[in-house]
Amino acid sequence: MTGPADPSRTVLLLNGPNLNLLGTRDPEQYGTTTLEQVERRVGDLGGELGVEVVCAQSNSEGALVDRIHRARHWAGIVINPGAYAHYSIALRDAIDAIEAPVVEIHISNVYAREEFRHTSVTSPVVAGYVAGCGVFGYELALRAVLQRAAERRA
Ligand code: CA2
Repeated sequence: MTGPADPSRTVLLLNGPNLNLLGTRDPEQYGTTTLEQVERRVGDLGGELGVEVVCAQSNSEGALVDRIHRARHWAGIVINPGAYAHYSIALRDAIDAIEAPVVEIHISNVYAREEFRHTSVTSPVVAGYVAGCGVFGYELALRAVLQRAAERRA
């Protein structure tokens, strides 16, 4: 598998379980924008900011871990781990193991929802955290991860 032309100018946008359904149901929680539209918006913003955005989504924990490993030398990762944020130690360890900054994003305000969503095993090891801003949060997260990457280069 060939990687991106310039890994140091490439950001991985990674979405976890069920986020492929974005925009198809539950609009009061997640809005009406589809994942494809989110990926296009973030890709366009990446272009404006001078980075390539590679997008991936998986419902499988192991596949998400593999994607994180593959992007370990990239500029950064924006991840919505979905429900795995609440209990996946494997995902937490993968994030913790890599050099690239990782910014976590949740579309909904998880702290205004069920108690089990208030627990996050991934947030202690990320470089930034965005929640409750709707899908606009993905754009905020991209800006934040590039800021973190620049800080690490300085
Ligand atoms: O708010 C978020 O972004 C979440 O990561 C979304 C996850 C949820 O388990 C987290 O607690 C918070 C669920 C993603 C489900 O996505 C759907 C989107 C549209 C329709 C159905 C599911």
